[in-house]
Amino acid sequence: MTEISYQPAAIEREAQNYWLENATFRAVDNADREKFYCLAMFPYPSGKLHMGHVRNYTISDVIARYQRMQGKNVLHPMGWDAFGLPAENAALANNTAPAGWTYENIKYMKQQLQALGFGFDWSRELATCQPDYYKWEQWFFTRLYEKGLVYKKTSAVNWCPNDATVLANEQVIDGCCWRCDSPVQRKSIPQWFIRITDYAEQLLDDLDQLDEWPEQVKTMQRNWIGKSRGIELDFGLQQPIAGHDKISVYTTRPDTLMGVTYLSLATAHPVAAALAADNPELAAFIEECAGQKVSEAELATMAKKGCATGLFASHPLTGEPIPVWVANYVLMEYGSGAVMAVPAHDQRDWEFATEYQLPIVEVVSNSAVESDLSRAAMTEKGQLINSGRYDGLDFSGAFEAIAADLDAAAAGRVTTHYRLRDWGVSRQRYWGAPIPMYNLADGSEIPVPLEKLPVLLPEEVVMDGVQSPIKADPAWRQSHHNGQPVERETDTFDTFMESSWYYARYTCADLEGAMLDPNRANYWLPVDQYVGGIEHAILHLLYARFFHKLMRDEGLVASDEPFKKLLCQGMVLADSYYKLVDGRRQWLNPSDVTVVRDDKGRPHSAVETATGEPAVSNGSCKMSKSKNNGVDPQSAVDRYGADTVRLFTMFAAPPEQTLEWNDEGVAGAQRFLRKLHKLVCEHLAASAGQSVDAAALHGSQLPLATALSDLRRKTHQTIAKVGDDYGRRQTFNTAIAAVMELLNEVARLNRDEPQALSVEREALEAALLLLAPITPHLCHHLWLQLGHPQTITDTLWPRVDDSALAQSSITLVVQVNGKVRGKIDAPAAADQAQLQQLALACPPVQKFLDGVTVRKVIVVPGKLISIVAN
Ligand code: ANZ
Repeated sequence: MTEISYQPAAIEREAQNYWLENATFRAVDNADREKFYCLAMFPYPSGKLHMGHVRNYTISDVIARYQRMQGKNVLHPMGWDAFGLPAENAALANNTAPAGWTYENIKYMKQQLQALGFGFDWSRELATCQPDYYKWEQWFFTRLYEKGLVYKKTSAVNWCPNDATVLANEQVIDGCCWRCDSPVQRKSIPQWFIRITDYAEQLLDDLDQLDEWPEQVKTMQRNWIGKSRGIELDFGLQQPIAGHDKISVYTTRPDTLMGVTYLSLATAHPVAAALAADNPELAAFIEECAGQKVSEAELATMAKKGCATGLFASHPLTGEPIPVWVANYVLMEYGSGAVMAVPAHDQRDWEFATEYQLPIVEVVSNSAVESDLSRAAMTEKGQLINSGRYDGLDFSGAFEAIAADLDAAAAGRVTTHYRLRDWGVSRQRYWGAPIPMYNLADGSEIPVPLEKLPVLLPEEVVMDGVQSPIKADPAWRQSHHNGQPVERETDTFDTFMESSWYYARYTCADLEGAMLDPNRANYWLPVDQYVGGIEHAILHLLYARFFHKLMRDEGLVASDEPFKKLLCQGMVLADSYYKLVDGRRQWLNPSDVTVVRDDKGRPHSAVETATGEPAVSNGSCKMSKSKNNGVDPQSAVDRYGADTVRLFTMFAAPPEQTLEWNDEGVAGAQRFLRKLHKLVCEHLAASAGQSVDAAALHGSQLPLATALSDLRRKTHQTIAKVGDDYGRRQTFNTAIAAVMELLNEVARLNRDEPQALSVEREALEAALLLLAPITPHLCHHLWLQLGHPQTITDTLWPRVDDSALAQSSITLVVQVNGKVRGKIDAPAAADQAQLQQLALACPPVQKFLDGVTVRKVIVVPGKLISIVAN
């Protein structure tokens, strides 16, 4: 019956079939049981899994399985973030339709996930491109519309004039269209927005509830929301224009008000537009800026350009004339689209003023900062100078004084601003959920009523590579509503919409008549543990938090926040190599490279295996297509087995840190599993026909040989440590190291002592239980081999036996007249009289007691015995 060697393929097939046939991971809603909802960010079905997925899902699987062994009712679902641009590109390249390509990929990747043994509840699987999913997203959008949380506004997109089509940011390459290379323009078209800004304050405040989120992620969210306190103030115009008699600006630095030397308007500011009507130079400048990018990061770094308008405004406190400019670095979407420029203390203004030789007036001084206004602005806060009666005030003193004076002059008010913008959800792409709106000829709109939902996206389409098939199809666009002709909206949702509520839909994925079933949703939500990449720290998590609050306000969920605890796993790195071909780097896959080592085994050079040509090492970096250093999970699983890949992934680094893939490490992980397999097989062979009862040891006072009670202590110390590593610390690597140590002790055991087999069995069973979340297949198999009627997935986490933790013997120091003269080993339970006796009988101590009389013996329990003699 004993097996010869570890055969992962057969063992893994056996375990996976068992889980599948018994629906082991199917989560059953049961309000009487404590639940644990463990969620990993669902993948985009790009074609095949990469190592980042493997790491993400191994971590969540380990946590889910651990919680299951704690007796919790665990939900660990999986699905597909299935809409998105790559499907359109792939469909074009392969002459297919995005739907077919996506469903094929889902099929293949699902099988890959199953081969890794992840315990997902596949009965709740969902793909966001399925009508029964996006129907509810469409319905929810119409609810938001009815509540006034959705609006239509013209807003800029990337426009290719040659193809007459909108381009996604990824389709703009160096300012040109990816397809035809024409220069891309900005064009304003009507688009849909959701008022996330109405929830800015809640989204900010509720971050304080999230005490199990990484601080770094919360900071990123705070910065993105970007709450600031400032002043909105007015500069009266010396000549009113087109009904405007003042320009309002927003500033967070009212302390610099005396340093304003000009005003800057955004090119889209209404005053700029009015002035351009009879100023051709200005009109040309505005036209020239129409093609420029508008992200804040780009505004900060690009060359500052502008155009004087000839118009003057008055300083609100001094009445001095201030020239008005139009500048390319002012955003129309922020504040009021106009800036009071303080070149001495704002770097963008400084660059602009330097370019156009405008005055730079210093009004803040900070002795702790070295600054030189001929080189750059001094942007730190400090004490006011050159500011008349405000001189000497610090930032907050000046803020309050100037705010009061502006208020008295009815020229300014203190306001709060958010950097956060409303969420533009329109995309002009085909492969997404259609936005459920009817557009009317007069520019107004009607939401598509529930009985006409979903607005189906046709799946059998021909992609011409230019227009979205639904935009190109008049029959699809035209519809009727209440007898009047209407035109369907042909834009589709941003795919962040689907990923903002999938976690809630898993709680009732089969529900037909509604978006969510509040009973089921509230049993499972919030998610107890969310696991995913740090690249989603801002947008995905913010939108999902926002959606959760929207669903709460619709009465669908009861909680304020969707994700209680968040773990962001680190990147997966691998060695990267290139060879030089005509002076250019050609990246080689590490599996095609042979590393040459020196006598000490250290790598010293590398060659491309096939050609023998030198390969240059570029060190370890993130696995990526561009560096060609991706390790294919499938080939690793085929070669070593899923348990080895999982073990390596969890052993090589704590989950938040980067993980360096290395083949020796993987081979080491497999050696460890072979050793575990071998120890259990040997134990089984030795215990054939013997009576072995590990359970009877628990709490028993049975006398054991020292080596055996040492092993029992080690077993139970390991159980305690590993539980803490899994649960509280989430350092799975140290948990694995502890089990490795335990197995080293098992390997040293002498089986001849009475009870040795039971003690060994107890240690091996503990090792299997502790490793079961990480290497579930082998543990499943060996557990059954040990004769358990129940599988390991249905077994609870082992309990620590406190009586086994007690030390069997302890070492005490013996002093004679204050000097250490010897050491004794005493039973841990020995009393004072026994300890005295042992100390006095200890041979090295006796030498010092010759010819003297013992006057007193003092015992310090657990430490020392002090003898006073003369
Ligand atoms: C004068 C000033 C002086 C400013 C100074 C900064 C430093 P935050 O803090 O990110 O909210 N600003 C206002 N509206 C703008 C717009 N539409 N486009 C570009 N910049 C704009 O940013 C507020 C600051 O950003 C404001 O404070 C304003 O410049 C600029 F030493 O006003 B400040």
